[in-house]
Amino acid sequence: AKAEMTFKERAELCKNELGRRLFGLMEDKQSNLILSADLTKSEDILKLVDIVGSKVCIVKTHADIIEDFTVDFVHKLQDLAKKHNFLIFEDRKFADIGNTVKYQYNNGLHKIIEWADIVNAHSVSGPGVIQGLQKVGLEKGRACLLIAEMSSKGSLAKGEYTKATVDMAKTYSEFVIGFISQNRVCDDQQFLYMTPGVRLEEGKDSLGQQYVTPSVAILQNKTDLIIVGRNIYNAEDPLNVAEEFRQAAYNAYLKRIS
Ligand code: 5IU
Repeated sequence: AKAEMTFKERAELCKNELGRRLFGLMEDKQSNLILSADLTKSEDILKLVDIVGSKVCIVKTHADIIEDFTVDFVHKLQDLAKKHNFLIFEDRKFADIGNTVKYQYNNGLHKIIEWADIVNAHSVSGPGVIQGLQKVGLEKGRACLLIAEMSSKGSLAKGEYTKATVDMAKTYSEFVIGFISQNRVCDDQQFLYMTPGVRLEEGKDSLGQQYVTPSVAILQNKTDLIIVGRNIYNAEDPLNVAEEFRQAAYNAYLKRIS
């Protein structure tokens, strides 16, 4: 079989500048690992991110679970992003009409547009959600991911829904740089495929989350990046575990392109 394209080669196909930067960063840093920093106190997040920042290409946040969210926190997170060279992804999962998501992105307490390099959106409301987000995001050099599949049991994002989501991404590929998905939902190399629900052993949690291993995600299901939360931030030694995930995920990628 023909060897697959490398991240750097695929960067050339990407129509979004930030997306091209991410492809390059992944190869330079040899990391296709995303930390999901789902802690509720800003100090704990900053501590964690400073520890594992050198191992990841993206730090993913949920701004609305942080009890003491402030502009100061954002500035400190941005300082860490510079120090360790990673991008910031706010996992906001926008899902309203275009006009409303525009405000949710640009306004409110969190002013996500000001600090999140990447956001994501559900496709359930149709292309208007992307139109609304890109109206404020494009001129700031931001990028968006569409949720094509979810990791949770019983997810309705499958089949025709997933296919229609892929079509939406293709239409708006100046702003949409890829997907949150469990599989390589299309063979278009310009896009990035990011997979949550990953830990070192397969299994599930008590609330519907389903886990695959890094190699199942990247070798078997052919996605590009893994998103890991609890398995890293609940570890006794987050740095070591993050390094274990980084190696597992990047080696799986290297195997795929060789
Ligand atoms: N997340 C999922 N599954 C999905 C989507 C997002 O788990 O399909 I879209 C988020 C939820 C959480 C992180 O912030 O990814 C996974 O965390 P754990 O590794 O702790 O399960």
